[in-house]
Amino acid sequence: MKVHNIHRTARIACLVSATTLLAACASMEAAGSKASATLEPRSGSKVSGTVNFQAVGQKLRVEGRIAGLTPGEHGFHVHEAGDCSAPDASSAKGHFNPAAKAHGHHGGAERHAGDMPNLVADVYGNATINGEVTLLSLGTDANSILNRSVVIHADPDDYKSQPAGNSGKRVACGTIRAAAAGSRY
Ligand SMILES: [Cu+2]
Repeated sequence: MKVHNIHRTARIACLVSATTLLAACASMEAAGSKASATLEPRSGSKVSGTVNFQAVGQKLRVEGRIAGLTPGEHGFHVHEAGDCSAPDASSAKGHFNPAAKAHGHHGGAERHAGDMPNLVADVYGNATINGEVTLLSLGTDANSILNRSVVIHADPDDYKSQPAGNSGKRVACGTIRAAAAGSRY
């Protein structure tokens, strides 16, 4: 919450002295850039939710709420294509993997950039995400996840099977879209 307040104050400063602070404001805007994915059910599931991303230094803060899952762990990844149109979300293609690495644990060196920790749904099928991930950006570089997708799987990612951790069907998919500058999300 504090981050948002600082950001808002900075934006006001940008407005009152636009000419002198333009360069500084532009970089601050980039550092605080945000994106969001609205997840829709796929593969006959009832899964829905929202995942928000915010750039914080070299990392991305990931926050979200998902409902309609089966209790337990579910594979959770950024996939290469922003196309969720297929009924089984196969249109989202494989894991986002700009460095052409093997699939692996999200904390390891050999892994896809899109590999993230499993979601854990409670007995009601609700899952909350609140953490930070590396190797992903909201910029214009090779690691940018804008216009790619978030996919949730039926089963846990085992963090080792190739190419996708044996995490089963794709039960939700959402295209990652840039949020309007200055929006809460
Ligand atoms: Cu996946």
